[in-house]
Amino acid sequence: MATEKVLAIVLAGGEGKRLMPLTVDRAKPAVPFAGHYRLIDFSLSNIVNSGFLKVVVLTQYKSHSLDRHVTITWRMSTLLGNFVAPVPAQQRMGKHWYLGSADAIYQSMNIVNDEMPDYIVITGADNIYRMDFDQMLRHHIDSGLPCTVAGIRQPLSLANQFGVIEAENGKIVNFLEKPDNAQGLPDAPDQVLASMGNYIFSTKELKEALEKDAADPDSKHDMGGNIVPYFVSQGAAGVYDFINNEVPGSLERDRDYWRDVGTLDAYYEANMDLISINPVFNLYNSDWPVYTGLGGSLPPAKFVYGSSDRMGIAIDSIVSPSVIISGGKVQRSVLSPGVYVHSWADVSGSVLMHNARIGRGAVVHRAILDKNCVVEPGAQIGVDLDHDRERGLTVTESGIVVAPKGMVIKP
Ligand code: ADQ
Repeated sequence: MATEKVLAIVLAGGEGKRLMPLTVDRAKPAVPFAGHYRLIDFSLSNIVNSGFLKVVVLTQYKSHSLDRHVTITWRMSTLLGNFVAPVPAQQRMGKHWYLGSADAIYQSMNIVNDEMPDYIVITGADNIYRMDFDQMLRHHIDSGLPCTVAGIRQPLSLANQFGVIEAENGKIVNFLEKPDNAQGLPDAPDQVLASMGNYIFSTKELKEALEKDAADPDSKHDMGGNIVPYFVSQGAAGVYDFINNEVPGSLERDRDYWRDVGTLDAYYEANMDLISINPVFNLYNSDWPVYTGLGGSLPPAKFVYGSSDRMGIAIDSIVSPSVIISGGKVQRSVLSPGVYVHSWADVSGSVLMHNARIGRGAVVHRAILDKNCVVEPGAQIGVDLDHDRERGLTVTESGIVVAPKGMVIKP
């Protein structure tokens, strides 16, 4: 456990356009994931499990459900001065919302000044992984550099979604934010070293950099686009290779699991990763738990013979509390609390969020249904993609159909 004073800042104000329609009226970090979690639970669990218990979550865009989730679920005893506090954009530095992720931190400088941490850990809120930030902090301190960026190898083909790191002996010599023409690594030409969007800074140097950035009219005030490149230009940024991070209880196969779930297809695939027979991301690692705010108030999941003598079953699936599968069949799917699957319904390869209702004889195939969706008896979704498109549903590149909150799918 760290003895240094550390403040963790979770950037949770991004708009999440590429996750539409799941982000129509909620911030991306509040999107449900893996049944009863929300995306932000993964970053916050990592931070808290790392022993860092002073955490602020910077929110702005459609933040109501995110604020509620953080406030209720992550409420912590303040006895020891610990907190996980959502901080909405406050217009402290002028009449504008956060101009970018760096501006979000700059505008929250009052919290840094109050806490006076030695180090600031900054993470995004929309990645699925396990990581011990204390190991990264040790590396940061040993390096003697004021800025450390966590890096992981990713396919070259995805380079334009990431900050791409070029390092020599642990020092970053070049950092390109979402480049179109990245070069592969010398020892792996089809891979790049990507920034995970996780940073550790020494406080004084970060404050100075943010002040300079705020005064720069040409800056986009973005952590990856401006602040990290600034430290790199000063020869003051190091890389922390995620491959060296070892979390208690992790297995060989899930050790280097990290997913950016910025697109609907990536979000879907990360859900499917959880239900493979040997999950590459192991939710059941109790040495490094992922916390969420379910509470003990929900009734258990229930599987019943349906009204027409049909077994209610789920296989290769994650089934949350208070789900009822009554005479329907569920395969390779992730079900959030309150989902109800009726007799003769057939659900496969799908993600069903809270309280989705699947009517008698309905078919749901390779679909994501947001909260409170109703698939009426006999209706189908994900079977005829042209028809799904015609009725206004989103169909992703890989053919996943997405229904927004509360949609009623008719036969
Ligand atoms: P992106 O994820 O594309 O790339 P961004 O959209 O800035 O970058 O989101 C990063 C985090 O900051 C997210 O959690 C988001 O919610 C939050 N955020 C964005 N704008 C914000 C604002 N104005 N106020 C508060 N929070 C905000 C980043 C890095 C890349 C890196 C990838 C890894 O810029 O270098 O490779 O993350 O996923």
